[in-house]
Amino acid sequence: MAADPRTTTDFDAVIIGAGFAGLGMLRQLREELGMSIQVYETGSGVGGTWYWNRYPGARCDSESYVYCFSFSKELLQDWNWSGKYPEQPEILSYLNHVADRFDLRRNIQFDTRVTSAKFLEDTNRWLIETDQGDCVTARFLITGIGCISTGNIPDIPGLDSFEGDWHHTGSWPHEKVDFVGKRVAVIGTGSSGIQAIPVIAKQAKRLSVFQRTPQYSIPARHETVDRRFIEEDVKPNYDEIWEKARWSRSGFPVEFSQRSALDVTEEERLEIYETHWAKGGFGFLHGTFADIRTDIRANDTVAEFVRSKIREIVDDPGTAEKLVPMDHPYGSKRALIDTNYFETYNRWNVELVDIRRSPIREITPKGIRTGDEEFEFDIIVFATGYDAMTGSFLKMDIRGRNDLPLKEKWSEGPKTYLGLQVSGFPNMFMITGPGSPSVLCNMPVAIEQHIEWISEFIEFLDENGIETAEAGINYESAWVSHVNEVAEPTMFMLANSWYLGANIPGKPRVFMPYAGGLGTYREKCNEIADNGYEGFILGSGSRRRPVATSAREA
Ligand code: NA7
Repeated sequence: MAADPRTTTDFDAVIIGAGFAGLGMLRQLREELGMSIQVYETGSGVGGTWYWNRYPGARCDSESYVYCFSFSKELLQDWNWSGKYPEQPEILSYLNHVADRFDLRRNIQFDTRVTSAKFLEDTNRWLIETDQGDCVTARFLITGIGCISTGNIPDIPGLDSFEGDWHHTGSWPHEKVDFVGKRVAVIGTGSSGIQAIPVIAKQAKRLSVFQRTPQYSIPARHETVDRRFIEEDVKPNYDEIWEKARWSRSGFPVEFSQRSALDVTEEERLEIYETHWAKGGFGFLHGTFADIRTDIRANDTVAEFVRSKIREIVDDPGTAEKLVPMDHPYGSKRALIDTNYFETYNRWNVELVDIRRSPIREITPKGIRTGDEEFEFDIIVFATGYDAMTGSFLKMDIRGRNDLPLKEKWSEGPKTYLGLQVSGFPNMFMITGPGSPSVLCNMPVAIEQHIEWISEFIEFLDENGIETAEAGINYESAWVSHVNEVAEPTMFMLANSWYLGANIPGKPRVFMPYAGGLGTYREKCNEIADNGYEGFILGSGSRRRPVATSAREA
C-alpha cells in the first residue's frame, strides 16, 4: 500500500493527552531515549483532568506532598504546596511549571483532539488523525487520556429547553460561575458533588441537592500545609517516601492496618474509628482494620460508625436518614473525603431531594421536575461523573490489526494485558489503562510506574532490533481473568459503581481496575520484563530486523 498522501510527519511516538501522564511520558521519552514525539491535547493548556475540572471546591484527595512527579529531585525540593490537599488551581500551576521547567510545550499541539488512530500493518506504523486536519504516522501510540475524563451527562428529557445555565463539573467554564443570589441544583453526590456542594451552598440563594445514592464520607481535615512536617519530615526523606509509596498498595507512603475489626472489643473498635475520624482523610480506610475491605461483618462495623456520625452531624432527623447509606458497604464505591459536606445540610438555604424515591422525570424550561414536584432553578450543576476508564478510548476510532475497532474488541468490557496493551493493537501503550491499578491509587505514582515500564520496554525493543510489541491473546485473557478473580472477594463487587461501569446505561458490567495493589502489580510487571517481556509477541516487522524469540507461545 502506498503511503497515505495526507501524511506529513513520521514520529517515534504520538502521545495523546497533556496531563500528568502525557507530560511525564513526553519528558521521559524525549530526554532519556531521545525520541521524536508529538503530543496532541484537546485543551488549550496542559493539565488534563485538572485543566477541565475547575468546579468550585475542586481538590485532590491525595496529600499534596505525594501528588506530584518524583522523577526530579530538584523539582521535589523546589516546589512548595500551600494546602494539605492540593487545590485545582495549584495543581494546574504545578503542571504548568513542569511544562515550562522541562520545556515540554514545544512538542505539544493544543486545541487538538485525536479523532482516529489506525495501525498500518504493512509499515508497522500508527496513522493518527486529528480534528485539526493533522495526519501523521508514529511507531508508538501512547495514550495518556485519563481514566475519568469523559463526562456523563444523563440523558434527561428536556435539557435543551432549560432557560438557565447548566454545567458538568468535568468541563467547567473558565469564566467564574457566579452563584450569588441564584437558585442552584446539584445533581450527583460523588467526589465532585460533595466537594462542590459546601462551596456553592455558601454563595447560592438556594441549593437543592438531587441525590440518587447516599454516600459514606470521612472528614478530609483539610488545612494549610504543615511547613514543619514538609521541611523536617518530607523533604529530607523523599527517597524513602517514594520507595514506600511505590511498593504500597495504593501509592501512598503509609502502613496498612493488619488488624481485624472482629478481633477487638467494641470499645477498642470505636476508639480506633474515632481516632481516625478525628485525623481524617484516607487513613480511615487503610489505618483502621484490614478486613473492612474483605469481610462484610467487619465492614458492617465501619458502615454503622459512619452512619452514626451522619446522624450526629445532621440536625434534621428526616434529612439525616435520607443521607445515611444503607444499600452498599463502606468502601465499595470510591471512598470519599469531604470538608463540611454533611454539615452543609444544616444550612437554611440547602435542601436534599431524594431522587431514588422520586426520580427526575424531566428538565423543564424553568428547572427540574421529579415524580412529586417541580423545582425552579437558575443554574443546574451536573456532578454526575464519567464514562470512566473506557469512555475516552472509545470516543476515538482506534483500529488495530485487520482494521479491528477497539470498540468491537472491548464490546464485552475492556480486555488488556496488564492494563498496558491490547492484543491486536501492536505498539499501542496505555498509561493507567483498564486492568491496571490506576484509579485505586494515588495517580501520579501509578502513572510514573507505567511511564518507567513503557520506557524500559521501548529501550529493550530498540536494543534488540525489535520493531513491534504486542500483547499475546492468551496472556491478555489470563490477565482479564486475574483482574476479575482479584476483585471478586472485595467489597467493590457489592455496589453499583463506576469501577464496574454501572453508572452508564448499557455499559458492560465488568470490574475495570486491578484491585491487587500497586506494589504487587509493580512486582508482576517487573517479573514479566525480567522474563524477556513474557506474554508479548515481539516482531521484526517490515524493517526485517531480527525477530526476538521471547514469548512465542503468547
Ligand atoms: P461519581 O463518583 O461517578 O459520582 C456521580 C454522582 O452522580 C453519583 O452520586 C451518581 O449517583 C450521580 N448520578 C450519575 N448519574 C445520574 C443520573 N442519571 N441521575 C442522577 N444522579 C446520577 O463522579 P464524580 O465526578 O463525583 O467523581 C468521579 C471521580 O473523580 C472520583 O471518583 C475521583 O476519582 C475523582 P450513583 O452513585 O451512581 O447512584
